[in-house]
Amino acid sequence: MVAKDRFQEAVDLINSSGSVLVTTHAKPDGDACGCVAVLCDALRALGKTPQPLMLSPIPQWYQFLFDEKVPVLGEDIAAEQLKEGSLGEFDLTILVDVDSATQLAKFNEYLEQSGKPVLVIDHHVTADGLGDVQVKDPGAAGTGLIVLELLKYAGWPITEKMAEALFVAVATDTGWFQFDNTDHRVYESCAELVDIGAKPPDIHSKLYQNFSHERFKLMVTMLNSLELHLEGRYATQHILQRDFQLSGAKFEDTENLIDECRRIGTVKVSCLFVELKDGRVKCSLRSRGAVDVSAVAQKFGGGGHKMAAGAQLTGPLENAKQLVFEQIAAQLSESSRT
Ligand SMILES: [Mn+2]
Repeated sequence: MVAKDRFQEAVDLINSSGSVLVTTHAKPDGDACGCVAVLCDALRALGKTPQPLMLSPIPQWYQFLFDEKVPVLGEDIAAEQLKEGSLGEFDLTILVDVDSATQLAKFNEYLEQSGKPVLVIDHHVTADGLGDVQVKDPGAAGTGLIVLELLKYAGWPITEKMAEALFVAVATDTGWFQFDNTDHRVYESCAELVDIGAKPPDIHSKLYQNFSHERFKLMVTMLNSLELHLEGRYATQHILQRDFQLSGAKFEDTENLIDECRRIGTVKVSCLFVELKDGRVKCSLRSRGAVDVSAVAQKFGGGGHKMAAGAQLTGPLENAKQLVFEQIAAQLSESSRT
């Protein structure tokens, strides 16, 4: 849980600010998008001027959380322009669902020279301490839970739209209540959000029955790349640059596709390798608990949680596959001994 003092420091910082830049980690997920949307709504209701900024494009299925197009750093605005104030001058930066410089891409350039206070609201174990005020709770299943608690602590109103966005944050970071981070606090908070007006069936269909044809084609290609190793305990899949070209899908369409192979009963760990434009390979790891995938990701300069983590490796694909395989094999033999 977050200490009351931390919440008060966050409230004080927000109350003393006028214009606020709100951003999150690159490749934003549901928790990231939901929290950015909610914080901007809360700030607006307080009479502040919030400016959301994304560090890479918002996946199409989270776009309903925003009334207006959110600018993307590196696409709609260059880091240089941000530093020069083209998007505005800000009294405060809020980093939500992130406290790791490696996840901030070119935004670091802005942070290093802004000289203005930074508020971090986050639940990741990986922590660089980027904030002047750190509202951190690694025990929270999603940052959405911490944002909800902050709003309640401050007594700031939570609208139906905000409840929906917070529900998206919590539901997606718990794999729609499937991961073992789904605790009492998750259900209790979601019940509160439903009371305010969040509609889980609507949200579920907006998120999961809403594939573009291109994304579905990409998923089919990925499924066909499935390999099982280590007596079926380790599953790998991959997506190459040419698969994006052939399907017409975008990079952000890969989100959550890794979860598909969790349906195979024997699979304890899975890895989705995605070839990047520069030839490096992004690997997303998921575990059912026997293997700590954040430890695997950290070996390659990445990070995350015990059950979900990621890193970027040097290509080509076969190189990345071999390096990750060695780590997983070592961890699985370790866990079968204990
Ligand atoms: Mn999160």
